[in-house]
Amino acid sequence: MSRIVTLPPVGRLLAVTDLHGNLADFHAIAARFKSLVAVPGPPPHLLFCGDLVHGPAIALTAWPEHLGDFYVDQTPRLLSEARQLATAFPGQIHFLLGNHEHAHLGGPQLSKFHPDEAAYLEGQYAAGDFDAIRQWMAGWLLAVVAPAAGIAFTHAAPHAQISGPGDLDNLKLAGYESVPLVDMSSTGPLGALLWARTTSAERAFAFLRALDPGCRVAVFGHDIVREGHLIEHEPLLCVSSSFGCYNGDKVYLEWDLARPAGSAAEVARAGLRPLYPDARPVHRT
Ligand SMILES: [Mn+2]
Repeated sequence: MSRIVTLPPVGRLLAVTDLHGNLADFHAIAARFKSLVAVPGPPPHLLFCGDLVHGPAIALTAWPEHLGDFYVDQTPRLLSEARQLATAFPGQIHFLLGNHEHAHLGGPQLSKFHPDEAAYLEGQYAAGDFDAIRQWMAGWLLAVVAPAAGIAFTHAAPHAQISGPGDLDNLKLAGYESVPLVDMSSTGPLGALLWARTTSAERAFAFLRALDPGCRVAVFGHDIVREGHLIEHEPLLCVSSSFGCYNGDKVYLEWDLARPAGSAAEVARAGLRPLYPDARPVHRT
């Protein structure tokens, strides 16, 4: 099966990263998407860049500063509403697989807020009810390409070494249960795209070229950038829309799919928007 979606050369694209069960942040981006649906013209697209699942279970009184604004993990409801949105707007809502979804599909066990994040989430469902969710996630993507814009999206940094887009198809998701987390980004294309926090310019450009010769910018999440985004170097644009950030620092990408992007710097300058325009930035400048 193919794990790449190629977006059309027209319409508006919204992209958000790492919601980790934050339902309010999901509602904020879904509302923006629905406001674009109401505008005449080519249909808009909404891309979730992975890690929709697994949030903190920490009381307000014990909430640490490094997690940004307090929220209560509502992963089951978020997944349910995200699926409804995808059903209501077929072909317009896209989901990249994150390392946290992978934990339900044969990826290594994660213990961010619970000893076993996947077991904790699945335990919130009645027996057998998570099967449909798992089956849905098993079809999520590893890369999304916007060819006219020249932008490629992945969950983590574009560290994978591939010779062409076909290298991302038919990858086996299972079998990583006992791989140490520190080794995941070097286990091949799947591990790299789900786990790498960064990569060299040379390797990133090689990945983009292999995916689509016209791609010049790589957008991804996975890591927390408290300021909302980071360009370590071209072509890397790491975006933080939700997890680990204060509301006023959270940003999403809004881009006209017909507009060619020359660089990560240009995409950041012209495409990043505050998720909460009325909230005061803490770290974002
Ligand atoms: Mn991640």
